[in-house]
Amino acid sequence: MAILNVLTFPDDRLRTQAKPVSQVDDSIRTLVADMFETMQAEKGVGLAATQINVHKQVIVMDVSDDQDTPLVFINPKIDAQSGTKINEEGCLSVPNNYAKVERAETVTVTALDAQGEQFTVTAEGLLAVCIQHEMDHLQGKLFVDYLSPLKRQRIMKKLEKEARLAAKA
Ligand code: K1U
Ligand code: ZN
Repeated sequence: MAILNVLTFPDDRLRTQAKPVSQVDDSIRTLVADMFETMQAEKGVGLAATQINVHKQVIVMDVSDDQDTPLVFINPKIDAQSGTKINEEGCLSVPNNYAKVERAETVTVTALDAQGEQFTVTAEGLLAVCIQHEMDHLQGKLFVDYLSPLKRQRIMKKLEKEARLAAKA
């Protein structure tokens, strides 16, 4: 297993559209294992393959309190959604920045698991937020895209400055 580098906004590679997985094989299961290790190392509750510069429709997630309920979504599709809710969001690709984003309150998603078996889940709460946030990543979209241009620009300048300082150190 390996901890992989997480791309940081405004890296253009985060804007890449992920392609569907044609076969869930051992290479995908290795990717999934590496993504879980990376997500846990970075103290996140979700991770999309886009964030580690792999442009395949693969998401890992664990929103449980004890981090003992891993979920894998391959080629996810939203079948239904209802309601709206505003939640505070964070992102490993936008470190230390949080903002309120409006999303559907409940979503029903169909995807493949790590064995290639199809499943459908209806989610609400943090799971619903996280599914929508990670599915946005697969489309090259970030939560900052829901903010005003001014707020997005401020976050971008701050992260660019932090990256410059880190490169000098
Ligand atoms: O970078 C990511 O896509 C992971 C992201 C998932 C997410 C969590 C909550 C709302 C939206 C998206 C994170 O893991 S952010 C950091 C985090 O651990 C967290 C943030 C808010 C609530 C719970 C956990
Ligand atoms: Zn994110």
